[in-house]
Amino acid sequence: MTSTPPPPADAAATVPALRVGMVGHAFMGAAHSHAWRTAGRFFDLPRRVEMAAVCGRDAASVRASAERYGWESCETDWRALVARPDIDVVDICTPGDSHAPIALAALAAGKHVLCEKPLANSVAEAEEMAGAAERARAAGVRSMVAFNYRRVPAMALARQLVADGRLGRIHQVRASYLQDWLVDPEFPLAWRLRKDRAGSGALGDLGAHSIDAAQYLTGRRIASVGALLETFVTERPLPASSSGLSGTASGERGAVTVDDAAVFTARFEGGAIGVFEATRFATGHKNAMRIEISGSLGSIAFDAESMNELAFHDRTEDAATAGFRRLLVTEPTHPYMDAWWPPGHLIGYEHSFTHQVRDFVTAVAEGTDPRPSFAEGLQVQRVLAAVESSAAALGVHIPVTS
Ligand code: SOE
Repeated sequence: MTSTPPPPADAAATVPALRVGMVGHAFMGAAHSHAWRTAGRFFDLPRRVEMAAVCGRDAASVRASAERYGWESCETDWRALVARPDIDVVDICTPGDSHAPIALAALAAGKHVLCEKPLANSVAEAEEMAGAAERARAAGVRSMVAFNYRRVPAMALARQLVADGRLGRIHQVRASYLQDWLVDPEFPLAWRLRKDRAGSGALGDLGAHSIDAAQYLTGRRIASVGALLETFVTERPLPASSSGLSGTASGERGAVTVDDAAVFTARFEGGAIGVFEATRFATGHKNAMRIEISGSLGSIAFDAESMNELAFHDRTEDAATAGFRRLLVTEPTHPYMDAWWPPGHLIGYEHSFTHQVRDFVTAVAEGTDPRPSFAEGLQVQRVLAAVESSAAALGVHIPVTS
């Protein structure tokens, strides 16, 4: 006699939960919400993500975000969210001026922390955060900075090519991050234009991504910089409202206290040199996060506006046919891509956040250190500070003789 086998156990129910609380629910909050919701549906995560609570100061709008993005509950004070015993992870998606207090409180409460970039508004804050993260680590508490471009498959493939020696000795890095959403002088003075809220302008918002990408891809730290910062529009209307990269103007005006554009050169440990540009005034460019690396054996080039592609030149090939080849990074053998669509079916910006959640949750579950760590975030902060110091000491700019 054959007996009917018992129904399979509900696999999802046997996976332990990881309960997340997110602070901030504008542009980055939306991107992170999507990632928390999606990661476990496409990747086999070792923890079942539960979107426990979202926090924002305005009760009505945070409730609307909770409903829209699927958070179980909401809070209007981040301290209340951090104090909740049912929350394991605090995800920080707020402007830079609140990263340090939220992260420090969360780490002290034994919560794992995912923090948006740049890590802080100053080196002093970042040092405190990195110190707290290191102490918490001893108790099994994990922390990570959200430099999401590391998780674009083409970028992760570029890292593999460099690490495998396919570029040989790295000589030069060219990194630019070009946007144009501030070119209208009547665009309101949103928080990203205020030093007290954002720390710096295009430099910290965009340049931080380029610095992290350059160091991640080359495996080398930036050792020194020489820089120029510029603010083209020094006064703007105060915002009547603003969210993400949009806003409406009020009748009053205020001073812009950050850079609109930053350019700098860099020396890397190990001898490579680099040139960097970060701007929100590159008319026609919406989100062109580009990086090119030239080595003795070849080069790679990436542009976030074509993020499924990586250009690769292998100098060891026959010179007659060698040249930049466009790799379509959609094969199941490419980083992260086995979870998605058949080859050639493209993925987008939001997937980098989903991959970020996948890596963070995996590290938390396995008790390993997710990267980039707060220590790496601190190092980026030190580069940002060095750029500002160099720009302030403009004596290094030599007038051209006539
Ligand atoms: C605004 O310039 C912004 O949203 C950055 O803050 C993000 O880090 C970047 O990914 C896109 O642009």
